[in-house]
Amino acid sequence: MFFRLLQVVVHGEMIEYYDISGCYILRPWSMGIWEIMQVFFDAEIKKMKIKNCYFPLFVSSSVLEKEKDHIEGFAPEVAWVTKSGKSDLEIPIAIRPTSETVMYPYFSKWIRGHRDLPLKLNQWCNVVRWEFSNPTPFIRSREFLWQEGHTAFATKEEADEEVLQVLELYRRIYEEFLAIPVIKGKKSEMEKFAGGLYTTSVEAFIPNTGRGVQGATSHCLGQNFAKMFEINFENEKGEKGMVWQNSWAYSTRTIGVMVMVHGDDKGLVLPPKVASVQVVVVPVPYKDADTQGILDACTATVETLSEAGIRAESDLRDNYSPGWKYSQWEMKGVPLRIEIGPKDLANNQVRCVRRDNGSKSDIKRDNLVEQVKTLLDNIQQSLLDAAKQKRDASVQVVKTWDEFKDALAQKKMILAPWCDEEEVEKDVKERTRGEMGAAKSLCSPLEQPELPEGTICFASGKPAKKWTYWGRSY
Ligand code: 87F
Repeated sequence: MFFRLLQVVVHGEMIEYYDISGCYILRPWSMGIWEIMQVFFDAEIKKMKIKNCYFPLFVSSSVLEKEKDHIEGFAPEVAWVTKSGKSDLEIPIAIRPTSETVMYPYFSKWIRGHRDLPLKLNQWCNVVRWEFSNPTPFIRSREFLWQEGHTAFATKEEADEEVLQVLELYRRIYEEFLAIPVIKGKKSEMEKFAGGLYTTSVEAFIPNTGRGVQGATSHCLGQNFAKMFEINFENEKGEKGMVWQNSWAYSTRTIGVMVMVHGDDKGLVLPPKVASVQVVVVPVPYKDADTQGILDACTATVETLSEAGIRAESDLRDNYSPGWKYSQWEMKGVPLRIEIGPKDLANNQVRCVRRDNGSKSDIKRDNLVEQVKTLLDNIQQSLLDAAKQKRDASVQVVKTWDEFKDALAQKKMILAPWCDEEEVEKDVKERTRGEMGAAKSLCSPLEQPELPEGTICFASGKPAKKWTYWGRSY
């Protein structure tokens, strides 16, 4: 599967390998997808009165290590600059793995009274985490792009509300743009961000590998960082209080999940909403047919579609055969291919071929725009439906440890009643250790199925408190 992901992203021209392991070049084909999601998300957070900013890439060691507990588990992944030219720096400087410690000293400076709240910032940037386990394009790279939101409120209620608002935006990115079904949920104590109060996430599932993947996270940090960085404010009554904070992010990992969920034997399959080219128009000249007429029809078709806001391009290269072009655009995942040959020209029609299911239809050039729009909408919806069907077929409800073991062996995403105890999750990890990697909790869905009185935990036999998804994960 990974083998396929690796091949597909390179041949599909999304990624080029680089001479530093775990670092990848994002070519226009993948950067275009990132930019489309960025336009959506950026507009949505601006509606929420969140403002963009940019903090430095570098962190001093004293600030980074200010919160020992939070950094402890992550320390091995922090990359350091130790030299400039040939001389050692007096004090090494870290490269941000995330920006809590970069930003919060300034939150402390900027927040004085309740009128300074809420403070709601976001930045689009790169971060570096020097991972050692097998790097994978998009899914686990040493440098990646993300947005990180960091907000501070006077009350916990406001923070709680925002956590879920942002989580809903993440759900929309996955479902409406990437056509990937996700589950909104809360992380266990073991899997949450240790520096925070609680963590919510959207979780996707890759049926082919039987692995869950955390799609994006929205944390309520509580007052932990406020304590550490002295982010205090005075309320209307002149009383001192500490702010309540959130942080949230989604990254270029989204693209990797999309590749794995929709990709097939022919390569990438891009959902129309994120494809930088939604329609590719290929001329199919034939012997002494009117070649120029066909080329002109292609150009005119692209023009008509572009004017209607559809992202269309023609492929008029004369050094490749139509068949060669078809497979190249299939490899790149363009949602819809339009072919124009002599017969189409004569009938004032074009031939449409869907990337997702290969189905063909001839449409009249008179209502080209309307029909192409309908086709693209259908493709978008079909991709989500198909992914949802596969995902749902991979979900297994279990009640006992034996059922759990069986379902895990069958690469399922497992929904089980759980006692919600950290020791029990540790035990599950321990008992499922192996070359495939241990199972862990993915999330407890916000929408909980009914839990009948007397239901017991699948792993401990104690009374169950909630339904939780379990599985192997990326
Ligand atoms: C790696 C090295 C150092 C993750 C790290 O999820 C620190 C960290 O704090 C680290 N890897 N984390 C947790 C990041 C938490 C949080 N940050 C803002 C998010 C969303 C965006």
